[in-house]
Amino acid sequence: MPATLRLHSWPTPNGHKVHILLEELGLPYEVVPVNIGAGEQFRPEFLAITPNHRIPAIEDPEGPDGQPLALFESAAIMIYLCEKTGSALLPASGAARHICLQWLMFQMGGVGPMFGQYNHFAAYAPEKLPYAITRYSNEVQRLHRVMEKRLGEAEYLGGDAYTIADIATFPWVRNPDRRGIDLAHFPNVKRWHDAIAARPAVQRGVAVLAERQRQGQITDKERENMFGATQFQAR
Ligand SMILES: N[C@@H](CCC(=O)N[C@@H](CS)C(=O)NCC(=O)O)C(=O)O
Repeated sequence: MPATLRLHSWPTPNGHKVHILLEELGLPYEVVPVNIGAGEQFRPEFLAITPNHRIPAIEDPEGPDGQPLALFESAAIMIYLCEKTGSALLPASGAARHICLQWLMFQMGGVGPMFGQYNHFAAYAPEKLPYAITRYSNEVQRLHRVMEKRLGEAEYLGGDAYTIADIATFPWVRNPDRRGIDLAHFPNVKRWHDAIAARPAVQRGVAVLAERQRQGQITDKERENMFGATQFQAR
C-alpha cells in the first residue's frame, strides 16, 4: 500500500490537472484545501512548500530514495507522478515522450497563461479594458485554432494515446462559454473534449473540492487576496 500523498489544491483549472491525474493513477491522496480567495496561499506552512504561493502542490512522504519530496508547478508534479508510478500517461521514451512534453509545455506556456489573462480581464478586472480583453480573446481564439489543427491530425494532443498533455489542457478547454468560445466552431477540439469529459477519472477529478467553488460574483476581499497588494508583499 503506497503512502498517502498530500495534495494542496483548490478547484481551479491548475488544481484540476493534478486531481484528474491522481484519479487516473488510482493513487491514494489526502486533499488539503487552500482557499486562494481567503488568502490561505500565504500561510507559512504553504509557503514552506511553494514560495510562489500558487496551487497545486504535493507532498509525497515516499519520494525518490524513500525520502519525502514536496513539489509545486502542475507540470512538474504530473511528470513526477507518472515517473513515480511508471505510467504510460507520460510515454517512457522516444518521440512519443518528447511530443507529449511539447504539448504539455504548450499548455503551460500558452493555454494556461493566455486563457488565465483572458479570465482576469473579462471576468475579474474592476475596469473593462477593451485592449486587454481583445488581446487575450484573440489569443484564446488563436490557441483553439492551433489545437483544432493538431486534433484534426491526431486523436490526442500527444498522438494516438491519451497523455498528461491532454489532462493538463482539458480543464482549460472545459466551460468554453466562459471564454467566449463556441466549440461548434472547433469540431476536433469538441470531439476530444467530449471523449475526455466522459472518462470516469476525469469526472472524479473535477468533482474534488467542487463544493468549495465560489458561487456568484468575486468579493472585494477575494479580489484583494488574488490580485491586490497582498499578492505583492515581500515574504
Ligand atoms: N504555473 C502554475 C500556475 C498555478 C496557478 O496560477 N495557480 C492559481 C490558481 S489556478 C493560484 O494558486 N493562485 C493563487 C494566487 O494567485 O495567489 C502551475 O501550473 O501550477
